[in-house]
Amino acid sequence: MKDDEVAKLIAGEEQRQREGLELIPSENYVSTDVLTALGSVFTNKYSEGYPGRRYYGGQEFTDPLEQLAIDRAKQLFKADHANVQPHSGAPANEAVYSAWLEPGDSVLAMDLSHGGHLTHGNPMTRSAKLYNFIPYKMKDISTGEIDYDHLRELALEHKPKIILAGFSGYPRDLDYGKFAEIAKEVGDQCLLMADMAHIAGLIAAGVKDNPFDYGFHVITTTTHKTLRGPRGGMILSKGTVGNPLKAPEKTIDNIPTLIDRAVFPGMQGGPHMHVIAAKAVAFGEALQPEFKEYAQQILTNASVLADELKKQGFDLVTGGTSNHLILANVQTSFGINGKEAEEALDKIGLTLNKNTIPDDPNPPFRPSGIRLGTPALTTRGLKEDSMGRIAELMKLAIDYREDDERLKDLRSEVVAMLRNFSL
Ligand code: DSN
Repeated sequence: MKDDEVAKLIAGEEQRQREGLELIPSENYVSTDVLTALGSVFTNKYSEGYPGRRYYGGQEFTDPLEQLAIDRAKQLFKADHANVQPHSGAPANEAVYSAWLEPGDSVLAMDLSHGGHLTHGNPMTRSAKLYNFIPYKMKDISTGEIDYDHLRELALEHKPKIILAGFSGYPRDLDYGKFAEIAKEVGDQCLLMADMAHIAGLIAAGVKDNPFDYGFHVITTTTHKTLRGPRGGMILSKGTVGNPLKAPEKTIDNIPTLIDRAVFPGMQGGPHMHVIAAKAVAFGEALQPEFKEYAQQILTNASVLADELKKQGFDLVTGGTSNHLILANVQTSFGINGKEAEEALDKIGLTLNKNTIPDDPNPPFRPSGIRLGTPALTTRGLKEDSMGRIAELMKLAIDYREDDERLKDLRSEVVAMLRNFSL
């Protein structure tokens, strides 16, 4: 690369990733094939429209490429339709809202501090200004059980047009059957939407339930978390796939076409064809039998790490994990906030993020918790026998957060440990 300044930063990031243990549950390491597709000449191409219906010439390779990504995504998730153009998870969610809702319509979604996502109704977002989001919560944060009785009461009172199941900070499984029962009581205009960004890879591998098996109509996801693809989004749906050039009647059965029209031209212009190329590669990888083993190992690692953290005195929200992510209340465990813990762990090369805990009394920049997970370290090849030492290292970094010498020794240990798990 001729640009030394950028080359230096890339080299720095490569070293940071190599010498640090990635514990952010929404990050992962992609394959060299995914990187090759991302850096391909498809980045030069404009392809507004959909395969066979484009607004620019020269689509003889983009059309089969996008179709390949669509076909693989449908196969992975048992969907009738896949729109692989959303640039990320937030626009994917926005596109579904705009496909189905009118301004002022109600949506039932998980409260942000109980594990939901900003795009599920945080007042700062554009969609929360347009639509009426009503939050539901856990009944008991010591087990993580959702308050389905209250959810039902809210649903019958507000008659939401969408019931949204999904999360970015919830360590337990959702009962999709209960969501489906409640939506049925609301009526046939209630769309069941799942935001599966965090666990898409686990669903694709068959180690977690697929919301479509419970009657959900739409699944949104990012492609870069457990699915181990490029940064991007995707919308999967059930229903009749029509011509996106013609406005269909607004019925749940027409949701695939309504979504296509909401993504383009509703929200986005030219799709990022290099990213779609990389999505196709990642979906192809996720269809291989090894991917199931990978997904199963993510779960095993997370469950063992949760147990080991408890032994070290970490107070875990919901008492543990059933998926890839763990939420710990470091305020009640060690009397420090999540920012202090994040900074101490960063110093020894363990990267995770501060996170609010349910109904957190602390503000988001100094929340009570930290959030971590096992997708990236599992890609790196770490197995359950390494989880005990990782939990000990986390506790030591917190204990010795003021002692630079001790932190330096711990940092060296992390670098040495990771030499056995090359990237
Ligand atoms: N920022 C993502 C996460 O870390 O979970 C969600 O959008």
